[in-house]
Amino acid sequence: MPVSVALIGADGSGKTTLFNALTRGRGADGVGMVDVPDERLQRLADAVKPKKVVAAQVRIADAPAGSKAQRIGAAREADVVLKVARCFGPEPDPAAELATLEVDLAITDLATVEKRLELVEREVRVGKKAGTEELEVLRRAREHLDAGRPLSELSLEPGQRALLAPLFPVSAKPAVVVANVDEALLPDGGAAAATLGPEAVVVPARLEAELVELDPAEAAEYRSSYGLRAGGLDAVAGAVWRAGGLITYFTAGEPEVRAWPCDRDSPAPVAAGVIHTDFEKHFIRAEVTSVDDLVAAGSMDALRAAGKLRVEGREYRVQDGDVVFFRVGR
Ligand SMILES: Nc1nc2c(ncn2[C@@H]2O[C@H](COP(=O)(O)OP(=O)(O)O)[C@@H](O)[C@H]2O)c(=O)[nH]1
Ligand SMILES: [Mg+2]
Repeated sequence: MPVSVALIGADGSGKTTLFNALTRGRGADGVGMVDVPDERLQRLADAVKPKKVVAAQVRIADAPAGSKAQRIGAAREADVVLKVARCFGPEPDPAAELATLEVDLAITDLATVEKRLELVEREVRVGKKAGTEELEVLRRAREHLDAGRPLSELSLEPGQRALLAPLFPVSAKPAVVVANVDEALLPDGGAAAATLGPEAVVVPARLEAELVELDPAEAAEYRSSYGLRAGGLDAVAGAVWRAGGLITYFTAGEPEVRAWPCDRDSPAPVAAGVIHTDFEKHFIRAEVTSVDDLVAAGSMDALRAAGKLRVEGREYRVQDGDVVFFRVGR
């Protein structure tokens, strides 16, 4: 299951340019799959020497051409939205741009919530539904959205939030703000980008789109000449993982060394279910180590033989950087 990310933002903020940079120009029809760079995966692969190395994947969707409603609608399926703000060109005002976007997202969700509210109110009236909690949540959501605020800022219990989930509210989604800056303003991005605060990821999209044409060593040299340490994708992927509440764990066998994205604090059987739904059902236990210990030992088998794999049960929460072997029944 790749993590899905949708680009969203004002016209001309550089979404398509960023899309091309992130997908290395290999996207088709506005969708591209990209491998998430992770130095731990490479270290594991160097130690284990598997037949195959598989990175975690992100599915990136560019904002489609079309109306504002269509562009926003397309983001409703995503796990995380990337809000791209223009910090280049004439009179950039990315903070205002994002504020407008927030209101547009709220308006989109308001329409959905109002429609649902009407339906539920009618069903409660004719006695088809108790629905008092859903009604209360919908009314609170309406009030909040009506004030132009995103649902991500409405404080709800997990159970209440689940009542809104079937509506796919776009303003409730985890979001990453990308400050698309001119390369002349690197590395910090300049005054416009600074108005977005320290959480914004500074990416020179046009430069990055050009750098993906070069071989990696050359691109790295260019990057360092601009004072940039990592590629745009590294920074964006890191921010998507943080915003989306994701961790990465690894499996490391002879046939395949692989990175798996997983919700933070997932119990071991749920984490196993990322590999295969049957793994969740038939989970027996997890054998766990760290990247460093595995790299030192060379294989899971060597660690197992030395009694150095931790054995964890159903309650264990898989951690970022764990290397796991799941024992499953049938
Ligand atoms: N100077 C500069 N121009 C950019 C940058 N990113 C995009 N552009 C330009 O801005 C225009 C709009 O970009 P585009 O990606 O099509 O925006 P979209 O409407 O959000 O998809 C194009 O002419 C790009 O070349 C950037 O980082 N710096
Ligand atoms: Mg575009």
